[in-house]
Amino acid sequence: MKALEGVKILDFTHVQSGPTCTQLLAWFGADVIKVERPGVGDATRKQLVDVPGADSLYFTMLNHNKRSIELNSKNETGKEVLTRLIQECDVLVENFAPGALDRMGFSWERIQEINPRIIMASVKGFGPGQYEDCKVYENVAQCAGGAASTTGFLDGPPVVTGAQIGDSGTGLHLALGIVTALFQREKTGRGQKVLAAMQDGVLNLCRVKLRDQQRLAAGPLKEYSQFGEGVPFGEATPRAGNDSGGGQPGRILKCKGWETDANAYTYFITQAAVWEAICDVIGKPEWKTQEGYATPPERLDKLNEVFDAIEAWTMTKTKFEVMDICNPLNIPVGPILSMKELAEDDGLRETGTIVEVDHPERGSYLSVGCPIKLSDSPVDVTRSPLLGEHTTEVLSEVLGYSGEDLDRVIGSGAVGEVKADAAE
Ligand code: CAO
Repeated sequence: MKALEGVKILDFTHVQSGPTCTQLLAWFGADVIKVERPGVGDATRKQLVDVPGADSLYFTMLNHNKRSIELNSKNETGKEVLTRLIQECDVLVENFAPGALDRMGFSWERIQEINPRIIMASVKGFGPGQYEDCKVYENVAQCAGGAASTTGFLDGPPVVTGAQIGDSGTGLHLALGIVTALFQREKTGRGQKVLAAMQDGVLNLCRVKLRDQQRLAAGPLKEYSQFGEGVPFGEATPRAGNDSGGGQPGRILKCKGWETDANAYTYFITQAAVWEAICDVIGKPEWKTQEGYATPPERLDKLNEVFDAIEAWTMTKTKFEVMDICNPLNIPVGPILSMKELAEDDGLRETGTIVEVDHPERGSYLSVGCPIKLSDSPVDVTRSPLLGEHTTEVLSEVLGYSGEDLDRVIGSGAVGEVKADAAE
């Protein structure tokens, strides 16, 4: 048995933010029925195509374990089928541009009329207010949520991060909102509206930067490298390069081979508790007791000197040797791993964090499996559906259409061209 077995999700999501949410729910056992525009489908099916004619990795990696039904929600029969789906499902998840569902004729009020127990969960770019009508993509959210202004180096422009905190991050927030609403429904019997705005999600992940914004009022942020460099602080939380962001100073440092390998680096944290071990490892035993170096506050204005000395040592070792030497001493370090190294990591494959999936159009590909492991609800990652692969199955098995009624719906054109053998 899976944790969310029996929960039916009407998945009206597209691109990345919504699909990451419903993919998680599918991995936890929910029956996720993805509704797609006939003949077109989720736009990502045909974005960044690497195998001509096949669904892109962009799509396949975000839509595992789902069923796909083609449905034109803007014509009469399509609306009839959508209404039936709303009646049958526990949750409707969507990340359309603001107002799109209302324009289809499915406002929250109408949806509640159809099924008072349903949970309607939405990703939008912004919450209610000035920007609520804006369309938003990943990097816009990173910029509007405070990530870009606090990422990068002091002397450079704002930088966006490769981690999709706006899309996948908000998908995660939404998934938590959905299971929480399902839990509350157990007691109240009522559905509710769940909103995760991308700006809010990014800001939540940038919480420590808002912490620092307020600390500025009490003086310079002494753990930031710019403090030791004598660069004055301005009015807003500055970009901090690779500074650690916490109370234990850290940096990215070069390792052996950095001249030719773009990822021959390590993250190194000068945790106070292991300062003496660090001094011994890098060949600076005198720093253990020397005035100006022995305690964390004394070192804050010398971070460049300290990290230069540590780097002189890390440059004599590979990033993995640094780890092998430091880990037994409890010195927190981490190699900068490339995507190639992660893809080839046997340990990640053993835990199911990296999975190899077979697909009829594209053969085998790698994906990121479920990052959350439940001991009593194991995850089996299955391939993403072809467009409309389960249209007939959903119409008959989930919605109970049969005989002439089924023929009428199929003949109406509302559900695309039904492929009888699509699932084979
Ligand atoms: N049948 C008929 N029409 C359908 C349909 C279906 N099955 N599925 C979608 N449509 C229609 C929508 O109703 C909408 O029509 P209207 O413009 O007439 O209302 C139209 O398709 C386009 O939908 P959209 O505006 O959501 O899509 P877009 O490509 O123009 O915008 C995006 C994409 C992501 C910018 C926008 O959806 C958005 O801002 N979403 C909220 C924030 C979000 O999730 N952003 C992250 C996206 S990437 O991870």
